[in-house]
Amino acid sequence: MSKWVRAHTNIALIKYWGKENEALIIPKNNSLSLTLDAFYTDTKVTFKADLAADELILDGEKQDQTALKKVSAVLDLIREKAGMTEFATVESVNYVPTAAGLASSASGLAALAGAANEAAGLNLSSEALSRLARRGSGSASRSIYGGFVEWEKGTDDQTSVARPVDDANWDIGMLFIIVKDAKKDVSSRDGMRRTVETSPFYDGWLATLDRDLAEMKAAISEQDIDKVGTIAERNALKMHATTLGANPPFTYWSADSMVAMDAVRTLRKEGHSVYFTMDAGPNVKVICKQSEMKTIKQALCAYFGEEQIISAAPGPGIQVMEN
Ligand code: FM0
Repeated sequence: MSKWVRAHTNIALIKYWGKENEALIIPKNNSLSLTLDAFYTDTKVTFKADLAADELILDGEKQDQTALKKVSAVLDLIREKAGMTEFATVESVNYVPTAAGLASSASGLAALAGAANEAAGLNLSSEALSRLARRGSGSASRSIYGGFVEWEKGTDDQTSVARPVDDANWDIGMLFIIVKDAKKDVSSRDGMRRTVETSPFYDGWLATLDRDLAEMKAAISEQDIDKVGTIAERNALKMHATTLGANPPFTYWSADSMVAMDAVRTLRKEGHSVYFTMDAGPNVKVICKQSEMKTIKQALCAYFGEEQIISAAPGPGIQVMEN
């Protein structure tokens, strides 16, 4: 039965950056993220006998082929599992500023996996949904679960899957600084491919990941925000360093991203537990204590407009909505 399914976005603290297998979306490394409550996508899938192709209606507007590609990749797998041939109408409402490096594809493709599962009546496990979401967009595999989540790279379709690590029911949260001109120019998919293929720094990045991941998991189990933040910040900086070595080189940073990163360093010098991370766009995400969030937000208002700063707490895994 068609039902609305909600998935929340996640932000990686240990980044996924590069694929071992492009067709199956199997990554080069394990990644680890925090699911957040502030940004999410609601999606409903309806299979219809009279459609000649899948269609995606996002925030009331019919989307073009590019946006449809990832969606149909997931729907094809659902059709295969269910032995169906019908195309589907996918209705989606995004509570995420799209194409702003806020991982809208993560919540979007995770919600789609859940909604397609409902529509096809497949009754898939969370693990199967994570695998399915992964085939739409790698980071979506993690948005099936709430709290801290690790995506194990695995070696094939079956073993490349995300698993919950910790429910994040402690004093940690994230502030999103939405910088101006936030339309990204290199998609994460193209950016990571170019980096793997051309950046001499890519091997250096990969070489340190096991250590970052192990230290991050220990820091999470100790609920030590300073360790979590320190590791996340250095991991993000390393990932972004690889893009400068690509050919042609590129960066996701804008002048305002630098202002934000500097503001975080200043607050840290003043004694606050604040750290930053960035993804495939110029926005900056600030890791801090939930109990200090108001103070930190206020301090950041010296650099950015209040409307540019959004508070987020740890969020839940996917939910089937009642109506
Ligand atoms: O989220 O090519 O999932 O771990 O956000 O669709 O599999 O959009 F900072 C970059 C997300 C990459 C890090 O990549 O790529 C992370 C990133 P796809 P995604």
